[in-house]
Amino acid sequence: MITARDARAPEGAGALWDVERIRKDFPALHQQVHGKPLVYLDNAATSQKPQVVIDAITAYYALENSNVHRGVHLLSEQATQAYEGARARVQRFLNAAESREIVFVRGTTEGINLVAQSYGRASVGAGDEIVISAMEHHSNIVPWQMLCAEKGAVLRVVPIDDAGELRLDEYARLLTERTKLVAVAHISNALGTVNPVKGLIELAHARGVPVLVDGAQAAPHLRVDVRDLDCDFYVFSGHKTLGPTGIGVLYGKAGRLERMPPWQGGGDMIASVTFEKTTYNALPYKFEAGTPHIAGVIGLGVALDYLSGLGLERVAAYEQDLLAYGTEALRAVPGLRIIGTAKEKASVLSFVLDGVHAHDVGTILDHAGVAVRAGHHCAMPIMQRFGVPATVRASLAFYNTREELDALVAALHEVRGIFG
Ligand code: 7TS
Repeated sequence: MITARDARAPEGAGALWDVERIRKDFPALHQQVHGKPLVYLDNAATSQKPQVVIDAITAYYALENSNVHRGVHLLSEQATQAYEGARARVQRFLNAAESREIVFVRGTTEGINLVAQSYGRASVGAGDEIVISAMEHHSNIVPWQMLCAEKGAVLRVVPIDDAGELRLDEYARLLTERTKLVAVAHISNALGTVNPVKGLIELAHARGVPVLVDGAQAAPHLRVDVRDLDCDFYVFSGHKTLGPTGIGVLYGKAGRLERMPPWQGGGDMIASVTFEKTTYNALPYKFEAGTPHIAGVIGLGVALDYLSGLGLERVAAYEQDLLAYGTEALRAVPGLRIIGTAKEKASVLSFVLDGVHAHDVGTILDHAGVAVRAGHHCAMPIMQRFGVPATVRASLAFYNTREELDALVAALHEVRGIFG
């Protein structure tokens, strides 16, 4: 049986992009829904899981289940090794300088809330400003609104143009001596726009402003190098990067994390406790109160190694080809308008169909076996910006195929047939 410690990416995941071979690693892809082969195009919501990840989680619970950082017994030592080994895998995945810069959280949402509640509450005051963009997911809007409401600070929003690209002139204008943080998506979940985050960070740093990058949609699709980006914080979710739900990563530069107060109090985050005074643990444990999601962390480590084993550059190249193919094919559907036409895009095809509500489109596609998301994608301000109540979103992964995109387009022609 494969164990949580030795699960690795499959060998030679290869010289050529053998999508059929890769698909074999993902059991969920090989099923029928409504009597049709599943075409899974909802990867921006969550990715499917390769067998190595499922095996690693099963092996942990079957053989090694134990709490971490506290047992003197063998199982606890093994669990601790697997847990900390996964932290080292995440460090490699992001090219972080040190493993103590990797904090395990529940997901992107929790990572952003941690920064808002820790860095934000300690450093943001009345009249200060937080800069976000018009294309953020709600989880990179609401935590900052909550902070601003508490502190009397102001949220500033960088607008986007009709293609769904950031207005860089406006961005530069919004950075002032009052700006305390920039928080921006690497890739938009609703439009697919890839933001020029390296340039955004450079400009912010030139004004002494730290930057948080929401990498929820980027980590599964392109190589992320936090040292090259020079971001202060980077967050992503395990479940979108082939790993389990309930686990995610906050990367923070060690110096910044050191200066931040803890967020949640409890076990593991302390060095010593008396009723008079508690001293806090070192990084990253200061931010990991309570028994963590051990199986999730182990599964995430294996998932990231699998992804790295495929080669993120090759994943990105394959997905770009799919995106171009899908974009062309969708343009041939009468009355279809793509929302989000940025020059730099990744893996998202968001669209509306004249005269048909997105939810109706989604339901008909589902009956054809095609899984997409229909709605506001937790980015209601983007829907308002484009004047639509909702879009249909097909979001791609490296295990999707051109044939699956053909199935999507065929089903859309059916929708056209029904609604005229
Ligand atoms: N930020 C972005 C850019 C996202 O796309 C998402 C999830 C989140 C943050 C929140 O991640 P979580 O794992 O903490 O929930 N996006 C989506 C989506 O597009 N459809 O379902 C979830």
